[in-house]
Amino acid sequence: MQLYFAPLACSLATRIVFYDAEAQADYIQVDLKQKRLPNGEDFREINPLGQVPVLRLDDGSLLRENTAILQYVGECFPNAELMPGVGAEQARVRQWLGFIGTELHKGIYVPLLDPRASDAAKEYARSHLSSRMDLLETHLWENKFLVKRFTVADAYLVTILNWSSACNIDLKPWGVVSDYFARVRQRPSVTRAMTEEFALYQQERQRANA
Ligand SMILES: N[C@@H](CCC(=O)N[C@@H](CS)C(=O)NCC(=O)O)C(=O)O
Repeated sequence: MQLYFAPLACSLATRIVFYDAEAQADYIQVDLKQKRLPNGEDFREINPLGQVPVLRLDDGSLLRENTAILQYVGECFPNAELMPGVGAEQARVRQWLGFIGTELHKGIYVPLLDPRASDAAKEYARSHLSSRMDLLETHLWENKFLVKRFTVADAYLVTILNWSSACNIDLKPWGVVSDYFARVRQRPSVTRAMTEEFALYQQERQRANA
């Protein structure tokens, strides 16, 4: 499989899942500003929205949307137990993926990160922060991970929480969420993925400033 990614973007979650499953994949870095691939091709031919992640499956077809990709990759490697196969536990992973994708990623973090979002849009996004973080705080107070064990949903959550300082979200009022973030970052797959993508992110910034 090939993952189209941008350093430290939401595609990081899928890299974490590949590493956690100890699965081989190819990683193709996308220049999100120029919408270009390393070979100069227009990334919009891969995804008309110009967004990562996109996964190229082994049959050559493409899969878009982070939550679909995470579930697919999790299901490809059942021994890693990153995506429960059936029942309520599977539904709960989907519940958390939906929550992270809509309530956190798009609902709060994107408007706060995007310089094109107006002050009113940022204020509206920030007005939802406490209720969403309170929900996580209460849940993680009783649970080490979002469900019983580390899953694709935790890979997505740690990816989004990692943007907090970049958009001035102070996690300190949510001590349990902060501890969760610190703990999950220590997981070898997460540390490795974040360290590698941080280096790529810095290189990208240096190129942009050159
Ligand atoms: N609905 C998409 C959204 C993905 C998304 O927002 N990707 C961001 C990076 S985290 C992106 O590619 N942004 C560039 C752009 O929107 O032009 C998904 O969940 O996969």
